[in-house]
Amino acid sequence: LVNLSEVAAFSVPSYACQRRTTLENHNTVLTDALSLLAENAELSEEDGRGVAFRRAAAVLKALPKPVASMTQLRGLPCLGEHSLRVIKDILENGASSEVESTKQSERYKALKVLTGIFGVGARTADRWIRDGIHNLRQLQDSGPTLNRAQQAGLEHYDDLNQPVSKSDADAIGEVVEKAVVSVLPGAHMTLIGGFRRGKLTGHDVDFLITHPEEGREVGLMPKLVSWLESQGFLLYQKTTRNSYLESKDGPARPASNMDRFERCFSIFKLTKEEKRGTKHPETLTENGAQTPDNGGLDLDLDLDQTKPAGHKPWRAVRVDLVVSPISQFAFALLGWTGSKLFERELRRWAGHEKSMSLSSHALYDNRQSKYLRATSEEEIFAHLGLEFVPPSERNA
Ligand code: 8DG
Ligand code: MN
Ligand code: MN
Repeated sequence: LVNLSEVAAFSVPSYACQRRTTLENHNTVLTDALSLLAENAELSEEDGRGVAFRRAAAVLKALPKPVASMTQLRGLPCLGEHSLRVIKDILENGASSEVESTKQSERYKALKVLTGIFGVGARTADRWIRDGIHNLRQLQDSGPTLNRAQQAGLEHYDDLNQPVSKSDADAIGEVVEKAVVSVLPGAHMTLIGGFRRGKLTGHDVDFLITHPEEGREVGLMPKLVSWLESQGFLLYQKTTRNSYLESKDGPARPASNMDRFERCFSIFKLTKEEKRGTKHPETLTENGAQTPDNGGLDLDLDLDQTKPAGHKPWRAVRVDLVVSPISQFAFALLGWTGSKLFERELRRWAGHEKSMSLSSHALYDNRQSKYLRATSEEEIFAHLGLEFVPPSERNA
């Protein structure tokens, strides 16, 4: 006897931005496997393969229940030959030989450890590996020149590789909020990134800041950073004009407003006092609030040998700050909420299906040769001819 509900094929629209993807994932074994192959491709600078695996994983994340057989996958978008082979291997043998051998490979392990250092990308890691550097010990011994970001990244390696909790994010949010209103009354701050999508942990905390009066946000970032620095909250910061070039399939870059749009990549010093200051009862506990920060790494990176390693009354947390003029706020909010794949798919949808260019500054309609204004995310989805997807369902 055949259970029909089990063989019934799933149906899923092909762009991730047409789908609702919550954090409830019924296929974590499959999606973890495909995500690992995606990560490995990205670390090897094979971005095309990386995106293909990310898209395949995202389709499985959107399914309403666990995949039980290959026949259910018939007709699903974004599942290429390679991804199907991996899925089949797991369904039939409980594991994918390719995923297992990748995980065990010296190259993958070295790439993971080295790119785990803030400021170290795939290219740098690859160069170091070719120079025989596979771990942090070898990195310290052979001493290649590190830039300021990498020095800070190495110094706070353990902390920065620990997940950030929502209560840590809220504690930092209170500090940033206080800083924002002291340097520019009337300005306001929004939590963006993974925490806005409802994630319980993240690799960093992301904030977007604006002022309801256009132009008042100019010069805000340097003031904000000075305030935080003077209070001892920043272990590292790099503030940039937002001159970053978005992906090729993309975006409008209005010349006039560009130079006012700023961001700051920082490493925040979160102390016990800030944790206690929050209204979250779980952070009030005296015991267990602080995790020893050398867990998992048999290397003492603390350069000050007079201090006992591991216990200190604070932790380092990666924090991203973005300032946007109010006229671009909705685009910045949409563009920085993620997930990364959801963003990529939105831009691909805009370009391929609507002949529009979407960025975190603006939406340009190539057919009408004009910018489309929006003051909310809902309006942007409407311009794009998409049903609105709330942040908690953008976890593609
Ligand atoms: P996590 O930190 O919880 O691990 O996940 P996340 O919050 O989703 O990832 P993220 O790396 O912090 O990125 C948050 C969003 O910001 C994501 O949608 C991608 C977007 N983003 C960057 N860099 C840039 C950039 O340079 N420009 C724009 N417009 N967006 C960016 O990460
Ligand atoms: Mn984030
Ligand atoms: Mn971030």
